[in-house]
Amino acid sequence: MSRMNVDLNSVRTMDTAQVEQGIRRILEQSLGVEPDEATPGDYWEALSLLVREINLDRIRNTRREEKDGSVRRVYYLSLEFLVGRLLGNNLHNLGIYHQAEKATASFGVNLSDVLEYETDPALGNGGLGRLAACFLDSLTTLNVPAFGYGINYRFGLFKQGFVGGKQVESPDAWREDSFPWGIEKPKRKQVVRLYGQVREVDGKAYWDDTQEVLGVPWDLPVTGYNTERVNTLRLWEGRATEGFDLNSFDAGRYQDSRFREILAENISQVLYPNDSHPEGKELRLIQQYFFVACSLADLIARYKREHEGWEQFTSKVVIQLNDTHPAIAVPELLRILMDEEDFVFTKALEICRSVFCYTNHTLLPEALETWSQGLIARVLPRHMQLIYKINYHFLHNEVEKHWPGDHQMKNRLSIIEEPNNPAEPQMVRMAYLSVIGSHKVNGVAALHSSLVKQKLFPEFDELWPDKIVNVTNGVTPRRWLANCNPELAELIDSTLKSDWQSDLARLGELKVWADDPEFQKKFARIKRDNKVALASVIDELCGVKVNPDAIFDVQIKRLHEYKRQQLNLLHIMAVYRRLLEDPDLDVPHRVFIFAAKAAPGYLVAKNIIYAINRLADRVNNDRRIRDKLKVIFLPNYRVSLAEKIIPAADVSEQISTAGFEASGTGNMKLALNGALTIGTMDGANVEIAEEVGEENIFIFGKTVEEVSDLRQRGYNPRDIYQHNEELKAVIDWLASGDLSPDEPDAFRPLVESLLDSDYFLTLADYQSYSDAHDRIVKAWKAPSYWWRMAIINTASMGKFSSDRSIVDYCKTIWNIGL
Ligand code: B1H
Repeated sequence: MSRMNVDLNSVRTMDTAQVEQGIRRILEQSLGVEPDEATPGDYWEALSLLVREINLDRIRNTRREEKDGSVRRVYYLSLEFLVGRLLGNNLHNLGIYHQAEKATASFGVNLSDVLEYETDPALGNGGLGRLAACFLDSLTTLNVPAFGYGINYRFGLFKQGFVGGKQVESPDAWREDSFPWGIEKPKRKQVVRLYGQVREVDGKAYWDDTQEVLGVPWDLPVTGYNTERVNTLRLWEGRATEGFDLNSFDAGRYQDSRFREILAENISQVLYPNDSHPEGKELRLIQQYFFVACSLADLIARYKREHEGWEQFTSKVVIQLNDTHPAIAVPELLRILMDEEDFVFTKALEICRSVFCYTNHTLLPEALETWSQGLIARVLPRHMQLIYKINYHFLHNEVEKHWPGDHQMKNRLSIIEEPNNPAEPQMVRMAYLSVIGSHKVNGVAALHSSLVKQKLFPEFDELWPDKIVNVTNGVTPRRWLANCNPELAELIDSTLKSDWQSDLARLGELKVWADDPEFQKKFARIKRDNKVALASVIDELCGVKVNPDAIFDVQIKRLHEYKRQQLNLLHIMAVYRRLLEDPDLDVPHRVFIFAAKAAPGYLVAKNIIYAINRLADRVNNDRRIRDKLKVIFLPNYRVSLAEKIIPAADVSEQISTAGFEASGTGNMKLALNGALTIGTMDGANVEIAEEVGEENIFIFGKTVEEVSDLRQRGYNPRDIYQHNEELKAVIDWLASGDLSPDEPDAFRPLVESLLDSDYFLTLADYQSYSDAHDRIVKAWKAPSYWWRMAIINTASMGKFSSDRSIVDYCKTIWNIGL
């Protein structure tokens, strides 16, 4: 890896006085306010603009350094980048956080208050989008030349509020707040074509009569820890090609010209809010193609500025597809190579296959994207032709060679899914297109990758045994420990005296302190401080006072039946009943904390939120249980809220049905901050258990094999309900309408889904889950034992740095030497 030779150490050592001068200059000269009249919001803006100046210098240096074309670049294509707030993270990466803290203090303002003024861009749904953001941080930290490409949505993921305990959504017009990080680059705009038809003349295809829209890029700087490199996250925004088209207006084609404008402006309006359930809407397909077309044109233009001819393309460019959302990139690159650059099909496909790689994030059948053939043919007629061409080549050469004469196999592996009912449309399987168009396919945790091989793509794995690989997810220790938990970071700094932030495996050296009473005391003290801080957030947002000496048990993630917030709910109801039966029960105080958004159309998920809120209302106001139990549902879960919850968690709920959670990354963040996991053998929990040791984690529930055995034997949730007295009592209570007297049938959908099918085996795992909670209570009662476990958890998370994930990608997928 070529290191930057430009010396920017002066920046790294910027002292407090320089930061102070910078703030003053910007307040006075750019914002036009006097320091003594400036609001904390003004300080936020001034400091952000100061950091932006530094970043811009560094971006120019990075670009200058790379101009000779020697570098191989990673292009990470993702419809989601959940970047979170940037100022704190940037100050930290630049090594001037403490200077900024002192400088703002000298103006009489507190830096952590100032940081709260930043809007939190919610350009993603959940884990998949946040992973993309962690990966950009690590790519830059590891000094890998990289670009992220995505969409600059005007409205990020909806804001969540509760009315009477029910989720209500409102738009997140985040760009209306000041946000100095993004810089528009009109010079780098691209034209994208849609609709139209294909003519063939002398064997050459011409795609004509298209509607054109503009993509205008908007660049965010991506800084890394301890490196001068600044990479770029380039987000595209849709615009109409030119203002009002008077010609078509005169010709009475007003509709046409308005159509173009409306189309263009709609493209980048909203992020689709369906985590794990693709929206089969035309606009979503257009979003996918729009950002892919802009990004490929942009990266090809960059390649051409740096190189003559196409010979070096595959050695200079690698394109990672974040799930199948950018899969249309495969036929798009093929189109460019064949129709614009005159490559023959086989050569063009070979090039595609050597630059693309695809990450699979889910096995959920309903989450696997398919598009109707007719829709693609209408919106992207040339691409539909090329998909057929890829498919024909694949089936008649590659599949035929491996399974000669096997028509069933051809049917099974075809990119085109034939409908069972001829009245239904043919569907294009985007996952197959991605596998066939890539040189590597990866799952996101060891268990998940093995299920991808065995269950999702077994035939592809047989055909190409080296194609499917694993790269276990990771999280950036900068945001998820150093920034969000500064006290713990300081304790680790003073204990290890080594740079764990760029080599997280170093945390292992903390293990020798796990039994040290002094160290335990400090560790526990920090956790308590963080809990006090979270308690005040809870009071502010929910109006409930919680005891910082209680166990803080958290489940924070999207609301989905497979993630089983309902299992947590049933157990809390049982705990409450036990307390009502015996208010003197000798149990530690517990606070169960939830935060989760439900997709707006996912009714059972919304029903679960409502049930938790109703239960919370009942429990939190019941004096009989003397504050031994509190239930909190924090509204509007997002990155900045996660940063407050995670450092304060004692227990981390990772309780998905085995085989359903591809990896999870919240599980890693929580364990890193010293929370103990209660979890199933699912996703990355398996590897977390391996790292921390079975005795330092609370594993329960059916394994993947047991889940499938049970299903095969025939699972009847009513049997379990009939035979488990406590479980029966809480389900009956939920069904009784007692929690929602004004709406007695409110929880009918949830109860029916549990008793009639219970697809996610909530009842099957209930007793084992409840027993695991009893083990947690027991462990809590022995503090030296508890803190030993917590310390070992933090110390064992080295593997789960996203730096390690990126090193794995470099070695096993991207062929980049570090
Ligand atoms: C994950 C998604 C996802 N898997 C479709 N799949 C979407 C699928 O808008 N859509 O259409 C959006 C998101 N997200 C998550 O990825 C997994 O559930 C987690 O287990 C995993 O940790 C995360 C990152 O790999």
